[in-house]
Amino acid sequence: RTVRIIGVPMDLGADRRGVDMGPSAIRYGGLARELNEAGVEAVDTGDLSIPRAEERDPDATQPMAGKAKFFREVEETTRDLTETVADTLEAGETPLTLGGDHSIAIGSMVGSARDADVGVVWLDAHGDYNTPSTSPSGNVHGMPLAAALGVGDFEGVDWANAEGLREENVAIVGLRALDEAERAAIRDSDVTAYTMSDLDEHGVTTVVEEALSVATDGTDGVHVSLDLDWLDPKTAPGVGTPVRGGATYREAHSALETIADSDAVRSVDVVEVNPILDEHNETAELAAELAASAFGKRILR
Ligand code: DIR
Ligand code: MN
Ligand code: MN
Ligand code: MN
Repeated sequence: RTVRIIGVPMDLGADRRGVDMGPSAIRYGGLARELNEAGVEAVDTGDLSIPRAEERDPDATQPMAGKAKFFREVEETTRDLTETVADTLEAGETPLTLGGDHSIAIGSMVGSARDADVGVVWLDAHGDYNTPSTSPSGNVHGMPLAAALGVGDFEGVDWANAEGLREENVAIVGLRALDEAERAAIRDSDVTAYTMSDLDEHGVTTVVEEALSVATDGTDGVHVSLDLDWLDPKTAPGVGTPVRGGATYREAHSALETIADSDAVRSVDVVEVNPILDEHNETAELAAELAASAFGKRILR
């Protein structure tokens, strides 16, 4: 298959600066080589253009209720990425979107689920199920799943809702940090959430296979969204919101290899790499390796 790399140097959805350098860091970390080793053809579209925080007012436009910083800029970026992802799929290629903070996943999901029914496997320490009314931070990187599913304030927000995506086909894997209102919202939803305790109890392959059966049930393919804070901060220190007790290096590879084996991968995000907070770019190198595992890289083939 042909994988199209789409860089989205977005840092308006999170508090800590530097995640806008993620796409460069992941390329520098060997992404093209890793993808070639996975046996796919990689083409690079370059980066979408994103405004600098300094030239914009975070409060210029706000949603109907609650607070979401840089809401207008998130909308602009989402619309732009939605078109890029949809065009990529239409051309028969697979979009690999490099973040940037996790707010960009709204555009990849809306684009991926425009002309198809898709499921989602969400690899993240966090639930990303806040809305402008419930978010304690006002950061949109904590809201992309709620946005794409049209939850709460996002109901009927055309640019944010992913048409062919249903809660029943969303599986969060490796959850270990939730805000209070998010916890209630996820419990009340039809989303399936596997915590780190589920990984401890059943092992990563079993849990990821279950997550894949949720995401493939009646769908045309799966969108995989990898937030690098899903891994343990000792393995992936270059992230803005680290949480102890995450996936190990081997668990992460194993999860993405299991995902590759399903042959259901439709689109992929790799987000929240912040090289400023990193040691020798190791989180970006890991991100490049994990992307290759998601596209089938194996040591013997
Ligand atoms: C937090 C952080 N729950 C928020 N979310 C993150 O701002 O809503 N998601 N880091 O990956
Ligand atoms: Mn996230
Ligand atoms: Mn996270
Ligand atoms: Mn390597």
